[in-house]
Order: sequence, then C-alpha cells, then structure tokens
Amino acid sequence: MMSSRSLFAGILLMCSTAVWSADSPTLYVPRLAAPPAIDGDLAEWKELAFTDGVWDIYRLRHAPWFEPARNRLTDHGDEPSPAEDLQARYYTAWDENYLYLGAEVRDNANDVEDPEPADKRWYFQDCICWFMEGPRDEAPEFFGQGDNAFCFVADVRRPPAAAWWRHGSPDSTYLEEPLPAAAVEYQLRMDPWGRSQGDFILEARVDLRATFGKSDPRWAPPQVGDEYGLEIVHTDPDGGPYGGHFIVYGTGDDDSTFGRMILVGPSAPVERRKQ
Ligand SMILES: [Ca+2]
Ligand SMILES: [Ca+2]
Ligand SMILES: [Ca+2]
Ligand SMILES: [Ca+2]
Repeated sequence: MMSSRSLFAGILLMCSTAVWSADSPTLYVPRLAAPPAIDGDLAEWKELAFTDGVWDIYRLRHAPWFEPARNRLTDHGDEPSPAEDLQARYYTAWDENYLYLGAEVRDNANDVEDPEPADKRWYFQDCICWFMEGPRDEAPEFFGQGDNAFCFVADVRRPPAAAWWRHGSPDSTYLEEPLPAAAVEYQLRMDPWGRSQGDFILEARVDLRATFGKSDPRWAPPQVGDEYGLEIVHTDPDGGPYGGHFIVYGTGDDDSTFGRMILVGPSAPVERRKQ
C-alpha cells in the first residue's frame, strides 16, 4: 500500500510537472547586427547576447524544473565546494544564417575521457548542449521533428564527435551524427583565467538552414518574433561514468518543457549610469 507520504510526494510531482509545462520561461534572444569572429573570445558579442547570469547548483535548486536526481553534482571524495565544482554563464544569439552559442565555464576538472568511448556519448564527458526546437510547438516530442541538440565537448583535441548533433526529422527520432563540418564552427579556450585546467570558454556558431531546415520542413529562415524552444544541458562527470548534470530551462528530452525562446532584434549592452 502506498504510504500517505509517498502519495503526497506523487501529488506534488504531478502538480509541479503540470505547473511547469504550462509556464516555461520566456527567453528573449537578440539578433546580432554584426557577425562575431569565432575565435574563443566572446568580447565582441557577449554584451549583446541573451544571458541571465551565472548558473550554479545553488541557483538551479530553486528553479521550477529542478530534479535532484538529474540536476546534481558528484562527490568523488575530494571535491571543492559545490560552487567551485561547476558554474557557468551561457550566451545565445542569432542572425539570419546562424545561431551563436557561447559559454564561460568554471570547472574544477576537465574530463573528456569516456570509460566506454562511443561517438554519441557526449554526456559522459564535460559538455554543453543547446537543446532546441524550431519552430516550437506545444506537442511533447522527444527528438522528433524540429528538435535539435548542438553539443560541444570541452576537448581541445577536437575529435569529430566533439561537436555533436542529435536531432529528429519528420519520420525519425534520435538521429545521432557529428555536426557536419560545413554547418559548424567553434573554438575552445582552456584555462582562460589561469585559475583551473577545467575552466574554458566556448564560442560556436551553427548554420540554421543546415540543421533546423533538415529536421523540420516547416522551418523558415528566422525573423524577429519567431518562437523556438531552448534548454541548456551541461554535463560534468569529473571522472567516473556519469556525474554532474545541469539542466537549465527544461526537464530533459521532452521539448514541451523547453523554455520559450523568442527571437528579438538587436539589444543594447547593460546600461551603467553616472551617479
Ligand atoms: Ca569572438
Ligand atoms: Ca566539476
Ligand atoms: Ca514539440
Ligand atoms: Ca568537469
């Protein structure tokens, strides 16, 4: 028989799922007026992109989509504070041809060794993925039509599988392949602040037509006002098979939980005024 406590937990879970799916965060992602150089330096566009500041486990645990079994860090016995284990700022922007993706990551250890190496196992390594749907719809789909994950393993050796593309199509789900070389450009800068070998900056651009155009025949070149789905998945095993895992703006592979990414025109940098 189900205890009243587990029944209550079950009801809570149902409530939080229902509330969350009806209430995905709305993220206004600016267009870049000038295309950035993809060189591992975000300076020319980070002030003009969408970012909502630093994510760490303390912030994540107060997010409505937080699930402690999946949004977690790993204890290998000699960990630094949870804040030093992983924190990151993520940057997202677009123009008529490309998505621009960036991250500034503070991580205590660079782990790009998969205990059972296989191309599609990016989540067994330090990796940041943008899970997206374009155009966004209300149907819950799991890497079906319109769904695209753009994943970047923090591996300076840059094997082909380090820039990975998981996507759907009108008749298939979970298609797994490296991002075609013609569709992606990216750079990693390791230890950019001379602080930790695990720190890195990622700067990437992904060709929209070569990806979304393949996954959904309804896709059209982006315009201000278009709505995409967006979730960021950041894995941080730091040794061992599977470990730290941040999920931001959604609950996992179900695209109906992704944040609502609204394409907007160019934004101005944060304003600072004289006193
Ligand atoms: Ca740059
Ligand atoms: Ca870490
Ligand atoms: Ca959908
Ligand atoms: Ca790591």
